[in-house]
Amino acid sequence: MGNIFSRLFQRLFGNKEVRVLMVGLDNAGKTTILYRIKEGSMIKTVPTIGFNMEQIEVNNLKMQVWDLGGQTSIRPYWRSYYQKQEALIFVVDSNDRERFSTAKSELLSILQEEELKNTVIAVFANKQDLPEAASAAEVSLALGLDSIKDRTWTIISTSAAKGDGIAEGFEWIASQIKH
Ligand SMILES: Nc1nc2c(ncn2[C@@H]2O[C@H](COP(=O)(O)OP(=O)(O)O)[C@@H](O)[C@H]2O)c(=O)[nH]1
Ligand SMILES: [Mg+2]
Repeated sequence: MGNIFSRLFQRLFGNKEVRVLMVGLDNAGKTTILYRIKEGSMIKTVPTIGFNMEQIEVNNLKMQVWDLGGQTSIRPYWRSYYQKQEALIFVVDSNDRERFSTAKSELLSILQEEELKNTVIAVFANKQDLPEAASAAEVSLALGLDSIKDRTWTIISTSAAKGDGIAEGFEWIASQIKH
């Protein structure tokens, strides 16, 4: 059975590798998420200068995951990575309420990018292991996700520190891209 499905899958997608862009403010946990999904473990990160890219496979779908540096000074350069992205992960530090509004405006400006208008969006409400973290519902409200009407989006509670929710998030993306 597995073979039938993987052959069918091959026919549908070939060796296509989809591109997933992961963005969010600095310190949200993007690099930790990338290495969590790649290696299954927590690694010590340093603030990303430029970008990290890893190739992963989720439910037979090959993905190229781009983790772009999030410091304000380099955010304008995100734009050069926008082409041919099929999914967007927007990572939020759920413990950093002071910057929810900054995260919201960043997300809004990304949503307006022409090259990204066909992407599905998974918001990762990260750092859920921290006791004071805002819930996914609170993050959703603070970011105004309900006003996104023209895109397929979801919000997922994650803890890159514990590994919770990360696989589910990538599986959601894989299932959306396959459809
Ligand atoms: N408690 C907790 N800390 C996290 C989590 N994810 C990332 N961190 C920490 O947050 C800091 C920033 O993470 P990093 O992945 O470098 O963020 P980036 O700037 O978005 O790439 C690091 O000290 C991580 O160890 C999480 O889910 N829970
Ligand atoms: Mg980083």
